[in-house]
Amino acid sequence: MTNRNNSPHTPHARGRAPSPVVLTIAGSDSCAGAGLQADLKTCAALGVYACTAVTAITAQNTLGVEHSWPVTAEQLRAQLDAVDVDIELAAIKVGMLGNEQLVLELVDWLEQRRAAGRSCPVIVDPVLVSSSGSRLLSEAGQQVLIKQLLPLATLVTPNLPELAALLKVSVAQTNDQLHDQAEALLRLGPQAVLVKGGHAPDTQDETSRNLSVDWLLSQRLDPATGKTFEAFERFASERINSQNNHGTGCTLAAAIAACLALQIPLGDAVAEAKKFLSGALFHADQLKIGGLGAARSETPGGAEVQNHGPLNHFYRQWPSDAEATEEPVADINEEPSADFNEKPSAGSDSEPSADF
Ligand code: PXL
Repeated sequence: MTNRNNSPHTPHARGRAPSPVVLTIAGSDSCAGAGLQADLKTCAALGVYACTAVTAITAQNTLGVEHSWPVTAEQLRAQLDAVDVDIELAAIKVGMLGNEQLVLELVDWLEQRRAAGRSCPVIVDPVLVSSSGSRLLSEAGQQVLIKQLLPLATLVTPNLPELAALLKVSVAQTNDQLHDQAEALLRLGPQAVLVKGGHAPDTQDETSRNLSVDWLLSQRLDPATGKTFEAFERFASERINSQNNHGTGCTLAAAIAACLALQIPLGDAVAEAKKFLSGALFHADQLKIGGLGAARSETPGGAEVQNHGPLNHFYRQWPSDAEATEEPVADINEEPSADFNEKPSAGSDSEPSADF
């Protein structure tokens, strides 16, 4: 049996006692590629239990968001409190917030938890606009996120356009500009900033050609001197060009939250999460979800509308077709064979390496 992931950080290797729980606060995506549904699948795939607080119901498919209805602040608060009075949270992941009232409610709740000495890592994915161009946070909500939510974040995970939008500057074209913008965001109060370079032009950096490069800027404590210093770390993985890329941002942030819930240190958590995302993207085309609408609708110019299907979050758990045909037929009247209790192989040698 091949073991795909030999990391000492995988949950199964850790023999942990109580189940760590992630709370995801996000919008519901009816086609289950992004939002709450992506977060739930990501945490489940990584062996971490996830609870949810829904911020908005969206009606969408692999072609884009058709409608979005935010919940009320009262409805959000009731969900947060119901979970929080009963379930110990190991990490909180924040995605789509929709409007100002919901950001304010979340800020108030997080501050109350913190005042009660019950804080845990908070990962904020600043969801502003969907990839199909629909606005997922109002302008007023964006201002509250910047001023009040970012200072409560352990980590904020913008892509290059989101980073520029939060700072009201133009999108970084060079690594120096990216570094300066990450520093400017860090000064707004989060403990760390992960800039996702998936949108970077290939010309940005010769050494990053055909790679997806993310940068983590964080304050670190030097145990020798007791002083803090700023660390700027590069995380590169093979650039995977799949059209089935809906929900990549949600998936990365949720995977980081799951790893932090497992008490993996931040830098290792980012590396693990990026490796998981690469695998889920690499295997995404095995899932054939959506496309009926794209076949029916053409743009006025005659060009086909592109649909963006979900990632394959369970690529480690779901066997490929070839493996599935090898499944043994168990006869309950017979003695179980020696390997009866073996779990299906989680292994595949085809997962792209995260190390370059
Ligand atoms: O990928 C950002 C995102 C987050 N949350 C919800 C979404 C989307 C993009 O469509 O629908 C609910």
